[in-house]
Amino acid sequence: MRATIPPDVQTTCPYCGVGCGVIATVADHGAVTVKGDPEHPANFGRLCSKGSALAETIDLEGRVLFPEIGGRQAEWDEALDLVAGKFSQAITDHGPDSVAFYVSGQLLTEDYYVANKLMKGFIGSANIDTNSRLCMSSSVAGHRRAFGSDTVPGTYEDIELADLVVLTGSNLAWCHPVIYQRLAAAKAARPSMKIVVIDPRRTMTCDIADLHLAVRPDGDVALFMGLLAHLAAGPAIDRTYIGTHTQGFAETLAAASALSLADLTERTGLPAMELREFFRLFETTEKVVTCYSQGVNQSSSGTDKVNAIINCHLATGRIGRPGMGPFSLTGQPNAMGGREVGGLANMLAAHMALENAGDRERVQRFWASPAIADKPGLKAVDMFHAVADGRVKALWIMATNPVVSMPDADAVEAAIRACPFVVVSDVLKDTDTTRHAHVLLPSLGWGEKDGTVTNSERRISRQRQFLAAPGEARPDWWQMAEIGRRMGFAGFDYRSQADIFAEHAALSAFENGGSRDFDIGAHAGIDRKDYDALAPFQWPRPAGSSSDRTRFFADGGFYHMDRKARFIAVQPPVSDHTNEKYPLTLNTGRIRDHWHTLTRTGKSARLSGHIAEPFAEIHPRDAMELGIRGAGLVELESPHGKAVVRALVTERQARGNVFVPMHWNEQFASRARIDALVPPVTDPHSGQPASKNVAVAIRPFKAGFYGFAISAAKPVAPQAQYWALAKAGGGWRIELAFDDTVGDWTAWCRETFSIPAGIEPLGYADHQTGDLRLAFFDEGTLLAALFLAREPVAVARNWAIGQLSASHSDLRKRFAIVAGRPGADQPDPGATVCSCFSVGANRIIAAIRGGAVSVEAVGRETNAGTNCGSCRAEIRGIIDGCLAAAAE
Ligand SMILES: Nc1nc2c(c(=O)[nH]1)N[C@H]1C(S)=C(S)[C@@H](COP(=O)(O)OP(=O)(O)OC[C@H]3O[C@@H](n4cnc5c(=O)[nH]c(N)nc54)[C@H](O)[C@@H]3O)O[C@H]1N2
Ligand SMILES: Nc1nc2c(c(=O)[nH]1)N[C@H]1C(S)=C(S)[C@@H](COP(=O)(O)OP(=O)(O)OC[C@H]3O[C@@H](n4cnc5c(=O)[nH]c(N)nc54)[C@H](O)[C@@H]3O)O[C@H]1N2
Ligand code: SF4
Ligand SMILES: [Mo]
Repeated sequence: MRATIPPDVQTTCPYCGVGCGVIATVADHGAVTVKGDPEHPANFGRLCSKGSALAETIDLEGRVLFPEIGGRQAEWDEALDLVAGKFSQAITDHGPDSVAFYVSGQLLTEDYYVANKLMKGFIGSANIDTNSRLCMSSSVAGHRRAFGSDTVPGTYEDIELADLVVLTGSNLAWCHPVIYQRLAAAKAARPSMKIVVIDPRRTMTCDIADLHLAVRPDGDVALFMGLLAHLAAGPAIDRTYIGTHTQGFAETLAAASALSLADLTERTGLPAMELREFFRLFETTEKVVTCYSQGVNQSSSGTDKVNAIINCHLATGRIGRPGMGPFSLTGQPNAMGGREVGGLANMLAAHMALENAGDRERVQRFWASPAIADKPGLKAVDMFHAVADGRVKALWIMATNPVVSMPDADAVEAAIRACPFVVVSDVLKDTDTTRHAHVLLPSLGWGEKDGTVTNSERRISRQRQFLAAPGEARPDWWQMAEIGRRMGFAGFDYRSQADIFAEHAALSAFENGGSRDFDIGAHAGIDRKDYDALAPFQWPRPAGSSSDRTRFFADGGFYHMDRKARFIAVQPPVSDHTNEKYPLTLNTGRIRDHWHTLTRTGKSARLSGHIAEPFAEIHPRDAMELGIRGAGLVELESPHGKAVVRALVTERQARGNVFVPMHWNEQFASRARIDALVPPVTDPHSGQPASKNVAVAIRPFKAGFYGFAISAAKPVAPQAQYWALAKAGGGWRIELAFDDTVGDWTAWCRETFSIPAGIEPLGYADHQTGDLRLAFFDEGTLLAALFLAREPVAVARNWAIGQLSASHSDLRKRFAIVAGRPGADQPDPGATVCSCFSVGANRIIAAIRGGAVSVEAVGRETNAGTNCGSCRAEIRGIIDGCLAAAAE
């Protein structure tokens, strides 16, 4: 047992698939602090900006604390009976396939296990799918095609041991920051290590790259086909491994060799010199790890991309040995756990296959269940189509926000709205999805819930409870089990999450005998005490073993019947979907300090300060041709929908492409749900949506007035053509645009910022320019200020935000606000770079001017970058920019 000193609790970060260990401490007065767990093998004490800010996101603001039926508070019994009744009725009237669950990689393994068991074993349908369909399903499909099982062969240590790390379709610095830190530290210690980043954009991850290949969108299949053909012609090919452990090499190589160099340069958009450089590096470096994430998975050729990568590792026998292998980086904290329990509509349970009659019979016998699904259920995109056309009569959405995150999001919203019965289990009361729930069930959030998660390297860790359950909120597994019981099924009488894990572990070992990769039989039947003390461990962990066997496939032993891996002969896809009307390619993804649909990171002012507004990254020449100016607003349009966001003109973007983050929703911006533009196009093998290659048009969004405002109270239903809201300092900030003047701006402010009657504004108006500034004070406190102009407002944002917590007893300070300028004694800190210490760009520039020309020196001077390190790449960028400017 690992030593835990109360009141410190060892738990796991609920954000990304790195799965960092966290120590949460609850002080006597209830305040929570978090720090990295130095003992946890994923992070050894490190945390990124999101992990470091966890304590800021666990307050009860906005939480749903009681079950609700049609918006009114209800008792659990009434709500559960209603849900069980409606699901049973639909099944009786229309059959088991008329109901569906849409769940999430943010569920704990125990929640997921019960949901899957209920649907596949008792309801007898496989209509359970998950947001992992949008995330990992191409990797799952690629693994299963190649290995016969969904196995990640390697471990994080391999990334440090490699001499070449290829990162393709991964913005590691922002999305898996602690792995990035481990990689950056390994490279600093061993500078001969090489890093290649393959991404159409020049991301922050390129900061540590020796080579950045700005591949054309979806040029990956061709690139890795070219690599395979190159490897086959040289000394790196491992004919013994190919002959002993694989099948299908000849056909695969024949397909790859059919591409000429001209085809390759055309399809990848890369010059021959860069291709040769990459091929040579890969050929001459034995220890190579290829990490990939959504730039690979979220594509209409996602599964082929995965196999094109794996083909190169199989052909060189570089798999499952220290420092070698393909490495799928998982997104969500429990993407991997969800795959273990079989949470996808085309999987069964414990890595057994739905299409295998023997597996079905085995699982049914183990569950002693009345039924077993015998055909794949609806995959996410098809599931919402079935909701739209009325085939699904009752839908339960748990721990995911599909109105924001599904492609064709407006159509998904319409489908949910039209569905006869919708249950949503969430932690928040108001999300774009919960507002369509007939029954809203309050779930436990991080810190309150208790169970296990599995990270990208197959390591199972405990998430432990350290906060009391608020209100009537209950665990997700409990909700599912209650419905199972109330539908009349035996097999859901779990006393706690420990019982569920014990059963899940037993199923993994049940009649396994080495035939399945996923085996954690060592923990079969685990009791509550051992479960509570469970230390992080990597699977497989069969009965009788106590040490980790950390890698797979160095000596073959794949999970196809003949124990051989398969090469997959892939073909390069059609990758350009643009046309005259929609001439640009929209790419979507993540930013450093926000998590998905903002329901959690949006609560933290520090995290919201890094990038406070939705944006579209566009190349300067495209911007010029389209009449788009930096800091102006742009409208994006596809045949499916529209969005309005801020223009970010940057050479990091490739010509012809735009990048928009996936995070903003209708709680935080007027029209920035970017998935409204993404068509429901999916990969033919995995069903994963192609979220990164969408044909769009983009044009300037003309406004009569632009505004920026700060407010102590949360702005209410802003009446504006464009608005984007973010937590800031002790209050809120909001960016605004209006087509025309609203006339009475004072009244507009009173309504939007909830200004009490009797408080009169201090104002400034320039009728010539149209500039207007209004500020409302209550005694010495600033309640709200609005800055308006005919051009995008130039006021120093972070200075203005600071004024919300400053004292304004001094009248001169009040005038500084309506002047829209910091006084000489209050320098503007600039846009936030380091969110741990809230250090702005201007302070960093001042330190650089003062002689701090390394990241370390800036850190000594300002503290920036000295905690989680997530901003170190940006600091280095600012230093380079200043030095370049100085040299001009
Ligand atoms: N800060 C933060 N971290 C997160 C998350 C978050 O919301 N915020 N979410 C987590 C989750 S669930 C996930 S799935 C992961 C995702 O982690 P990542 O996959 O690293 O993140 P993305 O930004 O979605 O996409 C990665 C990159 O793919 C590139 N790309 C686009 N098209 C192509 C292409 O055709 N080929 C190649 N090679 N690259 C392409 C994009 O430009 C982008 O930089 O992040 C996890 N970590
Ligand atoms: N265009 C585009 N779209 C994308 C992507 C992209 O790159 N581009 N990425 C896709 C990917 S990889 C992913 S993973 C998805 C993520 O998309 P979502 O899963 O929709 O995003 P989240 O915001 O994480 O939604 C989680 C929801 O669960 C709630 N919640 C949090 N904790 C709990 C809990 O313990 N129990 C319950 N019941 N609820 C809880 C939160 O309040 C929130 O409403 O988005 C996908 N969509
Ligand atoms: S890298 Fe950051 S977000 Fe991911 S698990 Fe670690 S602390 Fe959490
Ligand atoms: Mo994801």
